[in-house]
Amino acid sequence: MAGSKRNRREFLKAMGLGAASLAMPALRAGARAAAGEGPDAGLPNFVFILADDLGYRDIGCYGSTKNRTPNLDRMAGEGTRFSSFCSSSGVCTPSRSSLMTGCYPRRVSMHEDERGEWVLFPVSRKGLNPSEITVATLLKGKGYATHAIGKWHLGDQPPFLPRRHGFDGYFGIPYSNDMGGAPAPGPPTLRASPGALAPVAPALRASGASKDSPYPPLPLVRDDEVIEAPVDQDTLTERYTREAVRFIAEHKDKPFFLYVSHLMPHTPLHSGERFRGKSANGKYGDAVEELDWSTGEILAALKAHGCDGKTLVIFTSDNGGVRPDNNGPLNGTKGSTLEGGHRVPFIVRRPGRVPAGKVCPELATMMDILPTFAALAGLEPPRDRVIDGKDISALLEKPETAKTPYDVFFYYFMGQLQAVRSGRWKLHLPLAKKRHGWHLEPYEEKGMLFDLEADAAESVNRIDKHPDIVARLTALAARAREDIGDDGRDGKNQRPAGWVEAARPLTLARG
Ligand SMILES: [Ca+2]
Repeated sequence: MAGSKRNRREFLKAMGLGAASLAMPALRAGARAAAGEGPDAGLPNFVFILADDLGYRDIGCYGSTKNRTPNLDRMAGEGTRFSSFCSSSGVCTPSRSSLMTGCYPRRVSMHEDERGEWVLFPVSRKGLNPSEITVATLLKGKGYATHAIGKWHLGDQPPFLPRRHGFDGYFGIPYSNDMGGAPAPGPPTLRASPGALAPVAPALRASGASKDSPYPPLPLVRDDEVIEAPVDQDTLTERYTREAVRFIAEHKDKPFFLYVSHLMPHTPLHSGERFRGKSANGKYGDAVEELDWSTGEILAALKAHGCDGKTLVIFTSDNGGVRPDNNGPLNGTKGSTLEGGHRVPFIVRRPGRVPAGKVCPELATMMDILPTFAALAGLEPPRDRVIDGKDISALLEKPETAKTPYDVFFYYFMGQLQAVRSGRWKLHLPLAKKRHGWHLEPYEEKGMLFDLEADAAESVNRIDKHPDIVARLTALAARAREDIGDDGRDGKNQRPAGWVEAARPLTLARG
């Protein structure tokens, strides 16, 4: 926690110097657009659809035999799907920080909350630093219309909301759908530890939080204002979809970036009336099938408005599924640094640019979205800071022959570096004490080495057979420890999160 205090001091100092100066590359791009260089008519649109906790085998084309997903299966048939796409974390907040910044969560100090919990909770003093340059900020600077729908989870205080991070508009819940109203069923570790909310308890009571729930009523936000609390979750997937379709219709003639971040299938499970009780997989299947419908509606809207060939659409998930059977052949679940926690479905479609019906086996990650979208829009990623992600546009366009740009990829659980992948090999590091999510995992104190090409399930430990590979991966881990940090050690190139002195419930933000 000493690192958090130092980060906070650095953040406040940076804010004192003026956050605007830190965002100069994006401002310069915006100034160029304003000066008449304007958006190029040939620029692609981007639609990024993110499910919450959807596992590797939850979609038909990835092997689900329970959930009917004809629209996503068709999208994969008309585009390319990846079999080794990894999130940067097994849980929500860190994963989304990578999506927005192109960095490891720990690089931007979003690997845990201010009290050491694994995601942000409502009324958090911490959030994604306004000095970070997000993919939305970059594209907005190029003249793109930008809109975020759904779960945000990078801070619920005014300086951290989507409109401070490059989005023209926002419509959604700023955190998880189990963080309001009645306590949710599901894994108990998703809630804040006892006493964690004591500092804000009086404000929470004033906001309408009941004694059964430590949080304010679940807020639906339009731009920066709460418009509904508690929100009716049954209706949300449909309302998000209508919002997405409306945005496409209104912006069909200019480049746009649409981020659709669903609340499902994170617990508590909800679905609209047309889907409730209809799947062969209970409430979970109902929710997944509604996401599939939603994707079909968005693709149909793009086609109807003549945007089909000029829009890159991506469908993926922020982390692995909660139950082992969500993740199919992979071992581990949400929260884990086994593949089941990190590896997720990733489907890409752009007719004429992304080949149809292909499967890309190469490693790509959530950190690649910013550099890839930037490259496709003719932009440079920020040069004044480390960006960990890679431009994977070659993988999108030549999925069967292009090679991964990664020499190495690091798996963190919160702030702890737990595993390292290079090529086909993945080393789970020898750790005196391993931090876990809510499921205990296979663990050997002297470490485990897996050949992911032959053994994606991480079931045969080869650590005694390849000392040379273990030595190489161990040296790479040492590099990450120094650069990004590990447990109580700050990385030399770690950047501070954003902080506010006093957090208020969002429902009272303008009260
Ligand atoms: Ca999640």
